[in-house]
This record gives sequence, C-alpha cells and structure tokens, in this order.
Amino acid sequence: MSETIELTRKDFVSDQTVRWCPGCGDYAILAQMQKVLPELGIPREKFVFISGIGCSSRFPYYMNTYGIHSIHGRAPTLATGLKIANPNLSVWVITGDGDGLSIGGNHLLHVVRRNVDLNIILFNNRIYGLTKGQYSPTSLRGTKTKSSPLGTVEHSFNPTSVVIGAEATFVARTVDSHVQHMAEIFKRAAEHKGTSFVEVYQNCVIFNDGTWSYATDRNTKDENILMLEDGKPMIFGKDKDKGIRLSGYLEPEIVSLANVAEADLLYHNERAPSSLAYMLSRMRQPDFPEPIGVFRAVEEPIYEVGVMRQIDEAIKRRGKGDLRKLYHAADTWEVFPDAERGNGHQAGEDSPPPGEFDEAYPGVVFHEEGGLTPAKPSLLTDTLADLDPPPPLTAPVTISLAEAVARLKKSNVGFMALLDNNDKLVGVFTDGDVLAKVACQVEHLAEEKVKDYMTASVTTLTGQATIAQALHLMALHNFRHIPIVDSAGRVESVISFRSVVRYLGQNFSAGNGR
Ligand SMILES: Cc1ncc(C[n+]2csc(CCOP(=O)(O)OP(=O)(O)O)c2C)c(N)n1
Ligand code: SF4
Repeated sequence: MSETIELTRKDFVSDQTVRWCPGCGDYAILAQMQKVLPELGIPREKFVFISGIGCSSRFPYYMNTYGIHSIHGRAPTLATGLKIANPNLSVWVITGDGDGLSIGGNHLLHVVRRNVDLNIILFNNRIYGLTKGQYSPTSLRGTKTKSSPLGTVEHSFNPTSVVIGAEATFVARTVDSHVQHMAEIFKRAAEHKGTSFVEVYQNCVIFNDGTWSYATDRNTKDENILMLEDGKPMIFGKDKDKGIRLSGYLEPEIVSLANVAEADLLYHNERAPSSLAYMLSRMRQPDFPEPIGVFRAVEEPIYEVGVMRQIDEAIKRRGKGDLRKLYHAADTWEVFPDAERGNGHQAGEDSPPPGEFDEAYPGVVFHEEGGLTPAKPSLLTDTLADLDPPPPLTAPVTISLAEAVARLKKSNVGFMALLDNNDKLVGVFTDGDVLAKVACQVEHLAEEKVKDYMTASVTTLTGQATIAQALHLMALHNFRHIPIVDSAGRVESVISFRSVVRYLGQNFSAGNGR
C-alpha cells in the first residue's frame, strides 16, 4: 500500500537562486504555484514543468519538481510528447507572450486544438523581457521599444481570443498581484481534463512597468476589471453598480444598475458556446472592464486518451510492435558519403540494364493495397542464412578483364567476387558491369585488368541480416546480388534477388493486403 505524504509549499521550492529582477511579477506567480501544488493531492514526482525561453521560462529551475527548460516556443510540443508517453503526469507548460505567441504561436495553437490534458500558464508582460525589451505580439499598437522606436504599427494578439479561436476547452485570465484569485485559477486549471490555458497579466518592472496598472492599481481596478463568476450576473464597479448587457446588436454594453434590472444582465456560463467566451475576450480597456476569471470550461475528448485507445486496439489486432524491426523494415535509407555515390557495387545504379527488376517492386510488396500477405514467419525475422545461399564465383583480383568475362560466361552467373592474396573481398564484377563498362567500349579485353572495371566499394551483409534488409538494399540501389561476409570480411556466400523473390513466392500469398 502506498503511503500518502503530506506535501507543503516548501517541498516545491528548489535550491536554485531565483534570478528575476526584484519586483518582477514572476515571483508572485511562482509563489502561488508552490502554494497550490501541495493542495492537489498529486505526488511530487508526478509534476513536470516544461518551458521555452525567456525570463518566465526560467520557472522550472525554481520548482522542486521534474522540469525541462526547453527550446524557444516548443514547450507545448515537448509537453505533448511527454503526456502521451506518460499520461499519469501532471504536465505544466510555462511560457511568455514572446515564447508562446511569436516563435511558439503555431505550437500553442495545436496543443490547444488537440486538447492534450496539460496546463499552460502564459506570463503576459507585453514585452520580450529576457532580450531586453523588444516588442512582442501582445504589445499594444504604437508601443515604442528598441525594436519599434517609432511605435509598433501592427495589431496585437489577445491571447485569450487566440486560444478560444482554437476551441480551447479551458480558458482563464488572472493577474500577478491578485494572488488569491491566481491560486484559485491554477487549481481550476489543474482540475480540468484537457488543455487548460491561463493568461497571467505579469508586470515586467524593467522594460514595461505598469502595463497592467489599470487592472492592479487599488484605486482603479474595480472599475476596470470584471470578475467572472459562473452562473452569476456580470456586475462590476467599486460600488457594484454597473453591469454588462447584450445589446440589440448582440454586442456587450455597459449599463447602470440604477436603470437596468439584474435579471436583464448577461449571466456568465462557462459552458456556453465558444462564441460567447470569444465575445468576453474582446472586451478590453478602455471601452470595457476586462474580464478576469474562467472564460470557458467545457469537456471535450482528450488527445492522449484517443491516441492510447488506438494503440491498444492496434496491439490487440496485430500484437506488440518491435521498434528495432521497424527500423530495419523497407522504409529506411542508408546515407553514403558523396564520393561513394553511384559507386555502389552493382553497375548501372541509376538506370538498371534491360532485364533488371523494377525498383518499385519491393515497394509493391510492402505497400500496395491488395499486396502480399505473410503465410509464414516474416521476412523481418528470417535471416539470409535461412535461405542457405550458395558460395559465389570467386577469382583473384589480378586476373585480366577477358578472363573475368570468360569465367562469368562459363559459370553462367552474373556475379563474381574478386579476392586479394588473403582471400579478402576487394571488389565485385557483374554482368551489369560488362554491359555498362565493357561491351562495345573495350577492344582488347586481354590487355585490361578486371580491377579497373570492378566495383571496389562493396556493400555486404552478414548471414544474420534479415531478408527485409537485403530486399531493402536491393530496392534502394538496384543491387541484384549482395555478398555475405564473415566477421573477418571473407566472403562466404552471395544472396541474389532471384533467391529473395523465390523466398517471397514461398512465404507470401496474394491476398487483400491488410
Ligand atoms: C530561436 C531563438 N530566437 C530568438 C531568441 C531570443 N529570445 C530569447 S527569449 C525571447 C523572447 C522572450 O519573451 P517572452 O516569451 O515574452 O518572455 P519574457 O522574457 O518576457 O518572460 C527571444 C526573442 C532565442 N533565444 N532563440
Ligand atoms: S526583465 Fe522583466 S520579466 Fe525579466 S525578470 Fe526582469 S522584470 Fe521580470
């Protein structure tokens, strides 16, 4: 039986020195996260914080949990992979407005769209903090920074609108200085099944100080923010005397409660269609109070649950896969240095001589609908040794070209292994070489040496290689023969395309493929 360990805030405080500027809003976010996690009843080893790059992205260092300070903008991608690999983890993505919406905008959209069960906290300070104050996608139009000295000319992103547009299933907003509210929102995010997106208004005291002052200043905040409460009318103002109503044009409008009854106001519904959440996200200063709280919380299918279900079903139908075998299956390539290109051991690699097999053939075997179905153990497990390949025709590498052609003809084979004094394989000479390099080109064959016409850079396999490997090499390079060597590099036998085809004929039958 596993023991339940009571965790406290201190358990989530790491031994790293926090390197944010004094007064940075990031401190408050860190403190609330460390306060909330022990209340979730999740073992500490199940938490993982994944960030991109930025001041905010230093967050994982300061959490005494697992963490990855990853690649700029790619935290959602890593988090998705991690969650699929281990769905039992509580995964948190920490990102900034630059990290999450500039370079990482694409990744953010897709994790939200997929509804992976993880939590995204976006620290929005409307600036690039780490790189010293360039404008970000959330900087308001006209913002003057080092990278926009005359003021930005573009429209800015509203993070909540962006993710609602991607049909996020949980969207919330909070403020770094509203610590209690922030803690509640983090808890709600953690409890949500699916992607939770939380925008935190975060103050960068160095490069964008006061950008959220209207929402944080005690004298103005009540007039400038609207606290969203599920099922409650939308009321705001220091004296709770104003509300939001839907106009006849289906637009929000501010009304005075002195003139309008509470029942006529908009009532917040976290499960309302996303268009209503989107409308709330468009309410911005100075025209409207900005909504704070949970905009949307709905249940939708969870990405990793669907993926795992598919995997389970596939295993049930086809058995457990083997990654090693997959690597050695047909769709793999060997990369040769440029110098060896076109220098494979069979001549005419680019254009097979007449009578050569069609290089698409193995592809047909593996991939075509209605292709071949295995009748016996697979070509991914049977080895070349199982085919009992014959020894090749061999000859000393010193023989003349005439002698080599004569020996091929006499033995009625298309392949000859050429050996040095120690019986080591130094080259191969084939009927393809005769067609491509000798016939109608060399007049006095007896005066030429075969070593000048052979292929010296030979691709070999051992008897333990699978038939799939041989087939793959043959398909890729148009090889019709592959020498099989022992550990000392001595040629033992030769596998021919013909013998592989014979094997396929014996072990596979034409069927419906899958
Ligand atoms: C590929 C790449 N491009 C650009 C950068 C430079 N860079 C580092 S952090 C950052 C933006 C950080 O802004 P934000 O996400 O808002 O984080 P903050 O520092 O404000 O918390 C940029 C552009 C980088 N590190 N790597
Ligand atoms: S530069 Fe800004 S965001 Fe970065 S640590 Fe300093 S105050 Fe915080």
